[in-house]
Amino acid sequence: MKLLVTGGAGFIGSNFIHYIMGKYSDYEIINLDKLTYAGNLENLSTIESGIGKGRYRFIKGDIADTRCIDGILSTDIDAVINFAAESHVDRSIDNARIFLETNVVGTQVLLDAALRHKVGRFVQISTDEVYGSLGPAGLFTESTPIAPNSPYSASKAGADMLVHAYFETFGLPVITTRCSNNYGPYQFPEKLIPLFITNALADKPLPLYGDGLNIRDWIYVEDHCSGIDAVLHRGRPGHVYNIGGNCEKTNTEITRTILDELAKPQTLIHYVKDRPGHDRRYAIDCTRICTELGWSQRYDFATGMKKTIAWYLANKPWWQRIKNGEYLDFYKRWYSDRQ
Ligand code: NAD
Ligand code: TDX
Repeated sequence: MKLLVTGGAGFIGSNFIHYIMGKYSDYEIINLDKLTYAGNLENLSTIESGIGKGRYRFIKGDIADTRCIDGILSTDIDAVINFAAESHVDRSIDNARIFLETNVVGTQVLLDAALRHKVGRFVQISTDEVYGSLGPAGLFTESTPIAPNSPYSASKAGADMLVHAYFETFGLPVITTRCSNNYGPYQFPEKLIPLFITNALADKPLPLYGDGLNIRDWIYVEDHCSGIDAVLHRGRPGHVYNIGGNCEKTNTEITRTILDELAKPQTLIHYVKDRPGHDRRYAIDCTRICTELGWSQRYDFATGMKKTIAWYLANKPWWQRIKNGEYLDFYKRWYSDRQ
């Protein structure tokens, strides 16, 4: 099988490439990535010269660039898996424009090209955030109405609707996954878990938004990858599959786990002004992917967190370079407004 993976130099995309290359020795992957601040080819350094030699290729490009996409899809691609996105909610609050350009227009360009080249499968990597926010009870199912609250989730919801429209209107064999919060190796240290691990290691404050009691449903990234693998091979075109970790935690619980694992004091917790429009609770019902496709998660939270913390401890140069680079400008501006 020959796959086009977009956004493969980011967190989940690079984990997915490692996963697929390790599992299927005859699969070929083209990784198309624009290399924004979040894209990092270091995540794939062992692929190009190792397990992926001769069957992995990186192309720098934009999913919104029709000529570039047409060129790639004319090489007999069996399936497209679209990870490419602007992915950070806080950045979408700071400036929403690029979120629409990549997440909505980029997806539309990919869909049109997939149609022209008769691609056999188009997997759209979406998010549970398109469902909006839950109260204290209940779970998101695939039939929960879409009700996004941030510019990021609105752009992902827009893409989801386009993907559905291409199935209904043109019969393009699309499938959408909606996963909960991922954590694991190679996650950019602007997201909660890697930001707090790396700040704690440097004895810097951990900026907890609001009362710290917002809830997310956490999943180890490799489990998300195995879910996408199941959907890619066995999912029903035109359908949505929720993927979740059955692991609801408040942000305070996550923070305490990190501090305890690293033997750092609770005094590093620093309560800051809340994120505007901050969704209170996400929780996923993933019965469909479990019963229909036989998927189940492999890592519980304690195991996943230990592996994640061990990875950040073993890969300090990876995140120290990022934290000392251009990302610092956004970090300083965003957090100086939240004191
Ligand atoms: P990320 O920000 O780490 O990676 C995104 C990648 O996309 C980067 O490599 C970036 O360079 C690339 N990219 C951005 N714009 C592009 C463009 N126009 N053309 C080509 N490449 C471009 O994000 P992530 O956390 O790995 O998320 C991947 C996907 O999974 C996203 O679609 C996101 O919405 C979705 N998702 C993420 C989570 C999570 O917890 N991180 C949960 C559910 C769904
Ligand atoms: O400094 C922080 N302090 C804090 O309290 C940061 C960065 C986050 N938070 C809170 C906000 C959220 O309640 O932690 C929670 C998780 O925040 P993020 O890591 O920014 O993730 P979230 O906003 O939940 O979105 C993530 O999961 C769904 C990904 O970034 C999205 O790409 C994905 O779709």
